Amino acid sequence: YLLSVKVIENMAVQSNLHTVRKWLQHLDNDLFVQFLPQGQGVRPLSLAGHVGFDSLPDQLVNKSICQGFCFNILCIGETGIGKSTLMDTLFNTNFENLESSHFEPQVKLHAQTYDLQESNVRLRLTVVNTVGFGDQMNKQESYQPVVDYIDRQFESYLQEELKIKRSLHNYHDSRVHACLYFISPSGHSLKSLDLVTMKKLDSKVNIIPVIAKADTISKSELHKFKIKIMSELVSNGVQIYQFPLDDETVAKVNTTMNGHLPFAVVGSTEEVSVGNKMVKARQYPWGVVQVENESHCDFVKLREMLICVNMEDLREQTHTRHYELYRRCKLEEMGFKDTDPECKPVSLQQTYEAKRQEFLVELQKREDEMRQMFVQRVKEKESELKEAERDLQGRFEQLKRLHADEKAALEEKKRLLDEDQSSFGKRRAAAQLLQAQSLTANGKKDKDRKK
Ligand SMILES: Nc1nc2c(ncn2[C@@H]2O[C@H](COP(=O)(O)OP(=O)(O)OP(=O)(O)O)[C@@H](O)[C@H]2O)c(=O)[nH]1
Ligand SMILES: [Mg+2]
Repeated sequence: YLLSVKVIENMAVQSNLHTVRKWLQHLDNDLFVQFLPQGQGVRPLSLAGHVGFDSLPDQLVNKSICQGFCFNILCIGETGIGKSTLMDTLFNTNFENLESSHFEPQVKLHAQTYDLQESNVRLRLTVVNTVGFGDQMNKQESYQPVVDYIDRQFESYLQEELKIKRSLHNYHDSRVHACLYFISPSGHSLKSLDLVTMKKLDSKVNIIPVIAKADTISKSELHKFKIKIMSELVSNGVQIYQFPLDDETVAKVNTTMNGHLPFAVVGSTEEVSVGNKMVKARQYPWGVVQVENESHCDFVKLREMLICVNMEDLREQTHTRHYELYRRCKLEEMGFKDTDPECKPVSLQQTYEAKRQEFLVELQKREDEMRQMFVQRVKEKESELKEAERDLQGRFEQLKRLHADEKAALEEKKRLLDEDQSSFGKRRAAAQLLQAQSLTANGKKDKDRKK
C-alpha cells in the first residue's frame, strides 16, 4: 500500500494524472508486487474489508482541480497568417490581439497569460506569439529568438529546481507545452525557413504543424500539399509531435489523427447563420466555410487533439522529454555526471568535490603561471633598466671626455694668448725704451747747438 502511494505521489509530482488513472484502473492487491524492485520479499495480502485508499485517484483529481492547470502555447507563423484568429477560435474567446507591423527589424516574442475557467477547472493559459517572423530580409536568424525564448523558460524552471528552498508547487511554469507551426497555404512546399525553424525546435518543443487559412486552397491541392509537407519533414529529419499510442483508450483516435497531420485549419470568430443555427464561419460571395465542419477543415480535429485528448500528454512530454534533455545537457555542461569513466555511479557530492578539486588545481596552475610571468617580467624590466643605465653611463663618459678635450683646447688657447700678451708687453717696453733714448739724444744735440 505504502509503495503504491509512493508511486502515485511520484506520478502526481510529474503531473501525470492520465498515467495515474491508467495504473489505478488495473490496480488490485495482487498487482502491488509489480511496483517493487525484485527480491525484496513483499507479500501480497488481500483485505478483509473496505479500507478507503481506492479513493486516492479522486483525491488526486480533487487536488489537481483545486490547484488548477497551466498550459502554454507558442504560435509560430508569418505576420498576418491567422495566429490570433485561430487562438480566439480554439478557446472560444477574444484574447487581446494587436496587429503586428511587417517592418520589425528582428523577430520578437510576445507572451500573454490569461486565466480561463471551464466548469470548475481553472486553466492558466499563456499564448506566445512570434512578432515579425519571416519579415526580415535575412531570414536565417528568425528562429534564434524562438530558440532563446524556449531555453529561457527551461532555464527558469531548472533554476527553481536547483534552489535550496524550492516552491515548484506554486511556481508559474512557463515552459512551452505545444508549438503550433503555421504553414502558409501555398500548395507548393515548405519554405526553407519553415524547415530550418522546425529542425532547430524539434528537440525542444512539441511541434504541431498546421496549414493556415486552409479555405484558400482547394481540396485536391490540400491533399497533395499535406503529403508533400510530411515527406519533406521526414526527408529533413524533422520530428513533429505524434499523438501518443500507449494509452489504449485514445490509441485508436490518435492513430487516425496522426494520419491527418498537418491539420488544415480555418479560423474565424464571426458567427454566420447556417440552417437554423449560428455557427463560426467565414462568409464569401460564393459560400460559407464552416470552421467546425469536418468536411470543410480540420479545426475540430486540432481542437480535439490539442485540448480534449492530449493536453496532459503535451505537458508530460514537455517535462519528461524536452525539459529532461535541456536539464541533462545543462548539467553535463556544468560538469555533472551520473557515472565516472569506469561507469561507477557518482553522487552529486562527489562530482562537486571533484569539480572543486579540479578548480583548485586549475587556480593553483594559473597562480603559478602568473607568478612565473611576473618574475619573468621583472627580470626583463631589470635587464632593460640595466641596459638603459649602461647607455647613460657611456653617454656620460663620452660627455666627460668631450668636456676634458674642450677644456684642454681652451687652456692651450689661453696659454698662447698669455704668450702673445707677454711678447707684446716686451716689445712695447723695448719700443718705449727706444723712444726714451732717442728723446734724450735729441735734447743733447739741441743744447750743444745753443751753446
Ligand atoms: N481566409 C482566411 N483568412 C483568415 C483566417 N484566419 C485569419 N484570417 C484573416 O487573416 C488576417 C490576419 O489574421 P490574424 O489572426 O490577425 O493574423 P496574425 O497571424 O495573428 O497576425 P499578426 O499577429 O499581426 O502577425 C485577418 O484579416 C483574419 O480575418 C483563415 O483561416 N482564412
Ligand atoms: Mg496576431
